[in-house]
Amino acid sequence: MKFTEKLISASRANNSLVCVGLDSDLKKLPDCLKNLDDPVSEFNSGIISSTSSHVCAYKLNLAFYEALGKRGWDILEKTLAQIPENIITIADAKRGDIGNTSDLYARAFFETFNFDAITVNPFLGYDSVQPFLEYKDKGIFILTLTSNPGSRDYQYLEIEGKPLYMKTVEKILKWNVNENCGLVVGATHPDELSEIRFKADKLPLLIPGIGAQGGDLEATIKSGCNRHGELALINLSRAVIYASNKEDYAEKAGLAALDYKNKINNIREPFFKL
Ligand code: NUP
Repeated sequence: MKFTEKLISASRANNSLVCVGLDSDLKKLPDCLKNLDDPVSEFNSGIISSTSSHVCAYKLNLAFYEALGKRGWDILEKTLAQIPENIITIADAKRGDIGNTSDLYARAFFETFNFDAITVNPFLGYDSVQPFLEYKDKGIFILTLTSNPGSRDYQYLEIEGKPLYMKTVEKILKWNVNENCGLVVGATHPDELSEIRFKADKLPLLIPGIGAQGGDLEATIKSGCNRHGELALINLSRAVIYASNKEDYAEKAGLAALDYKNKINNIREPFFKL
């Protein structure tokens, strides 16, 4: 099944555009988990069981697992095994290297860990992205305009009369021969988000920046969805997983995910006439 079809089916099954980011930081876990052998897996398991009927995807940022050393890789595997089959899994790994190395990154995340999608950094150009593109049924989300303040350092620079982020969109549209590309665009840039969506009208957008980073939800939904009110993955990490730091952390995360799902649907249903 093509990645986009799997994404649409996951999103329709739970009527949700919410992607929960499992950015589980050992230092921020509730005290009640701290004496367990494997607190991060326990935490993730609680979050997944309370949120899985309100989301279409989970995004696991590799930094949070790599920081734990070899245990981190086991936790990653254990966590993936708990995610229901129909829900999309994204490795937020931001990889990209010379071709033969990217080949191994693609193998690691798509074959060894069997993620449905990955985030890729396009700075090294086509040959660094190409090995990922070979996996026709996986999703390749390419950094286009990031949510952080430093996005202004390079991503707006004008090249041949266009900002670099629009040049990136044009490249991605050319690279999309297997129809498996997506774009990462921060919710902190709503005007640019709508310009990007207009140009890449059929591609899925992974949109971080809502919640802790202060992006505007209404503007993000209206400019980030396609014309059917779909194909936008609204990532929420801290705003959902740390909704409570007490024993009710899982329950509160479930309520936060449900609340975002409803808020998003209340914006998109009338606007896109769903
Ligand atoms: O442009 C980006 N901004 C961003 O925040 C691209 C990303 N991949 N992210 C990631 O999304 C970031 O690394 C983190 O994993 C998540 C946002 O987390 P939060 O702000 O919702 O807690």
